[in-house]
Amino acid sequence: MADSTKNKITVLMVGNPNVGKSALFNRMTGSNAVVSNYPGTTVDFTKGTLIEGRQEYEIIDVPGTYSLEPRDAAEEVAVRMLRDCPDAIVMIVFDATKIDRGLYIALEVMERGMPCIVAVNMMDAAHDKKITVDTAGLQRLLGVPVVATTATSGEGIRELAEQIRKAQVADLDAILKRLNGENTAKKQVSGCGGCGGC
Ligand SMILES: Nc1nc2c(ncn2[C@@H]2O[C@H](COP(=O)(O)OP(=O)(O)OP(=O)(O)O)[C@@H](O)[C@H]2O)c(=O)[nH]1
Ligand SMILES: [Mg+2]
Repeated sequence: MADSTKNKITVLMVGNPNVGKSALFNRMTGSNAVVSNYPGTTVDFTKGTLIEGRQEYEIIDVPGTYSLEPRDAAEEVAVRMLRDCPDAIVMIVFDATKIDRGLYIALEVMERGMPCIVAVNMMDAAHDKKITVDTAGLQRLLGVPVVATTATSGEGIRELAEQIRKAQVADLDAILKRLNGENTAKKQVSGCGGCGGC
């Protein structure tokens, strides 16, 4: 299998505590996960492998953090992981019932210029609370792929894995302009969601 796959790409799963990062991680990596201490700390992290198409990804379940201004050892490790893996793709995980908190950390991550993809998890909980999440609108706003998931049922996991290869470096200026109502859309082909991934 290794001979037929391309070089491994690291994917850092980043997000607030309790948004379902580990549940998504388990769905994507199955049973090959390895737990270790982050070097020089007592903080555990888990990594595992996902093979999607012919691409092998090393998925890292980063400790949950509310922001990239760390307030404890686990948050410090999350920030160090981003710094130590500058070539990684970042999968930012949102709780669909707390989009504002997800956006906060997403913009902090995007500021670092790393390619990103967003998983809006807990869609079942949002549905139960009658919260509608416009994932297509979020994708147009952020300019990176946005995938709706429910880690507990497995919904959206296939698409999430497929979309990793379309991760994009976000254009923060364009995001701010779109938030201010300016039209920054690139010319799109029919059926394109406008994430810029193609
Ligand atoms: N209803 C629902 N519950 C979920 C979903 N994903 C995860 N959970 C539950 O949410 C809780 C937290 O999930 P975790 O995967 O541990 O969250 P985490 O982001 O890894 O949390 P930290 O490691 O503390 O940052 C668990 O009880 C999960 O079973 C989902 O899509 N829907
Ligand atoms: Mg976790």
